[in-house]
Amino acid sequence: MTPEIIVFKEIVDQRGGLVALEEHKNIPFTLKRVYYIYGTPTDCRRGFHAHIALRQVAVCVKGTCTFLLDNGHGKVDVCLESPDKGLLIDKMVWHEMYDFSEDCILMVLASDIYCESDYIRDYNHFLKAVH
Ligand code: T46
Repeated sequence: MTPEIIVFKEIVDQRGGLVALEEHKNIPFTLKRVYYIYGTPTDCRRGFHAHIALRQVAVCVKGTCTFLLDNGHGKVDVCLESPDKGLLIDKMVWHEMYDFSEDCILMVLASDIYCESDYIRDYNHFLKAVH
């Protein structure tokens, strides 16, 4: 599968950088929730699920981490290492996150509020659903 990376406009001057994220502009959905993941041990792997309807954009605002994306037909690994790049995690894409740097802060923008029933946490169930 081909990952969709969104490159955000950086506004940089002598005071540093600034990136603005806006729904239906550089974020391709209505924004309902933002969460962030930090302090993940470097040998830890998270995720292991797909979402039925949720769409998300992940941004490594500090440090680095890697995503495995799997749409049931192909897989790709994407390293996030810059706060001016967002990775689209579309619905029905199995994803895992790994190789977190010690200082990693992974921010995720989501199209809906938290809902456990939107998660598919069983890989075989996911494969059946996409095929
Ligand atoms: C995703 C990847 C990228 C909440 O209560 N509210 C929330 O908004 C979220 C995201 C999580 N939680 C609770 C649910 C669990 O008890 O926080 C706990 C950890 O969540 P989870 O094990 O799902 O974390 P990850 O890192 O495996 O997955 C998270 C998101 O949950 C998920 O939607 O796509 O990051």
